[in-house]
Amino acid sequence: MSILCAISNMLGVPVASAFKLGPELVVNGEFTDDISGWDDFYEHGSATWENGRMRIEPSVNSQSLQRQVIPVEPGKTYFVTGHIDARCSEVYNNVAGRLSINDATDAHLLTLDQGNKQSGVVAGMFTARADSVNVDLHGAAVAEGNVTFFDNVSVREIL
Ligand SMILES: [Ca+2]
Repeated sequence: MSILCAISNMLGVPVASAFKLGPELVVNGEFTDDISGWDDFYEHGSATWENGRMRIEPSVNSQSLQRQVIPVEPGKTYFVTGHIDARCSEVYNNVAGRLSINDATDAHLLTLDQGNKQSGVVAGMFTARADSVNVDLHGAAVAEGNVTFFDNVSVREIL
């Protein structure tokens, strides 16, 4: 079953002739063996590999952001999905776990949040305005041991 079919079933609305997706644009969004391909943007805390996922443990009272820049085409629309498992004591700056897409000027194109102590898939779409975007994975912490896990981070053009 395609992702779009799954979403269609979940929402209870038909997606007429489910649209097709282009190739995967995220490098190592499945974290099979490591977290290579991602850069620690703020260096607030740590990001490590754990059992096929990225584990983000921010410093207390801060947010950690792991970033990958991917090529896109202005005017084209992209489908974004990922799995977020947010295990914070409470949200920090309204963030528990977040997958966001931003362009080079840091304008927000898409923000997908997972609620605090919630685990599951997030999905959405954005239309590119430049030839690259930042794929940003955020974790937040208000106490020691507040962690957020990411897996299956994906960005694909909607054809
Ligand atoms: Ca994985």
